[in-house]
Amino acid sequence: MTDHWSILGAGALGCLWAASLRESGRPCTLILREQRLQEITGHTTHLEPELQLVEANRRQRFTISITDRHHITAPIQHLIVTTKAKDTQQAVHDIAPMLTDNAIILLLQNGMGSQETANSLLKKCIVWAGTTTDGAWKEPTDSAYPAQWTVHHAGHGQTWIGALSPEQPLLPSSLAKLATVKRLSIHPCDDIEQRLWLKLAINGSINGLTAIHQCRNGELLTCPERWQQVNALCEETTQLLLRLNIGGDINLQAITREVLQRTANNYSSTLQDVSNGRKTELSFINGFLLNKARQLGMNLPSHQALMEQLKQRGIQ
Ligand code: KPL
Repeated sequence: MTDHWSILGAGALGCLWAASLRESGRPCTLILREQRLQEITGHTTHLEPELQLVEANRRQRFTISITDRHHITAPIQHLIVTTKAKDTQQAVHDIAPMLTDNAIILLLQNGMGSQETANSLLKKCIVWAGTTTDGAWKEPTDSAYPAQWTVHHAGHGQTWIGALSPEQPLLPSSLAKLATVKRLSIHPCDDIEQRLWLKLAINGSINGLTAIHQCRNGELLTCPERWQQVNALCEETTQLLLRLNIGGDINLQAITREVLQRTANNYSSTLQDVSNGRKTELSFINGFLLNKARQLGMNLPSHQALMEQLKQRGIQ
């Protein structure tokens, strides 16, 4: 039987995963916020939600089922959580009563900290976490078509998924089947925590700076002064990783340079949040690094200064 996945969080990543599942002929349901569903149902009686997936010049259209947590008709067995890190605790808390025992949950958040909190709220479930380098952005919803979402797959990346608790290492078959979703390159791994750390380390040297300089990722590389700032952040993060015995002998500067080159034309997720008036995830990125450092009695002056500068500009 085909697994029916529910996706909690209809941002760019949630829409990309929903569209990718539909493209591969799999059923899925987007779980929206109550207010969002009310706006849609209040606006039109003929409700045929549509998800458009755009890549280069190709546009595909998929019908999609939508609901909110109050209108879920059957217990959820398979859930992908794509809410922002800052919204995840509340979202998971609210959805928990609708989950079956042993439901399979995949958490896809930027940064770290939110996965651990979510895991502690989902004791009866099998919880995996993932980290992705897929690039996606969502068009603002057109008020004339409130039940239509358009997501752009801006860059194909890799997604790594792994069990959050060491006592649950076996790959559930429904997660194994996700690896056959054509558009997404999903790889199970047994070191997800290391991979989450590496992504966090990279984002910690890019995202906040792009918000300060209001620039594309590549402009951190081409401007010597900005590149120096990236290096200072990388250097401090490397010291922290060494103290935590994470990442072996990785060269964070070199990896970050490669990511900046590959995503040169992208606006980081943080700059997109700022431009759209949303709270950023930086407290789960640089904030998480600073907390870890504090626990170890270490100072990260560049990260500290970056967070203060962001605060002064009203960026949270
Ligand atoms: O993951 C990213 C993000 O924007 O959050 C990077 C790697 C910076 C790519 O844009």
